[in-house]
Amino acid sequence: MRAIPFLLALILGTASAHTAIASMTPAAESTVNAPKEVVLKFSEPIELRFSTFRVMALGTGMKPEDGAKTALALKADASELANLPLTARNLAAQLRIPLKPDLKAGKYVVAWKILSEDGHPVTGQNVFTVK
Ligand SMILES: [Cu+2]
Repeated sequence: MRAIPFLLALILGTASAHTAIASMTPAAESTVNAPKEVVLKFSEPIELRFSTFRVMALGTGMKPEDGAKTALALKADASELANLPLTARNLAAQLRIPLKPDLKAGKYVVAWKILSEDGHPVTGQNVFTVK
């Protein structure tokens, strides 16, 4: 039974090693005028060359999770994307994702697939709305 606290610590320790999005501008779930960029701050510096970021308009009734999957599967320069292709390939704790000009009103998903320090990929998404 003494192994259980140890195992718990191991599991929690592993979970905390995963890189997270510490903040996003525009804020998740916020409604804003068409932004020129999305800024993501990470819980630790990440290798941008091993990470993928996409911003895409969410179709009517489309779940953010499904939109994120679709967006991450698109080519970096796909016309469906709301972001401009990213060229940064360095180690960074923050990333500016430039957006196409004059985004139409509606919901947008920001999707990421980043490589954690422990080697595991972390995927996730946030949504913001353009008024
Ligand atoms: Cu892991």
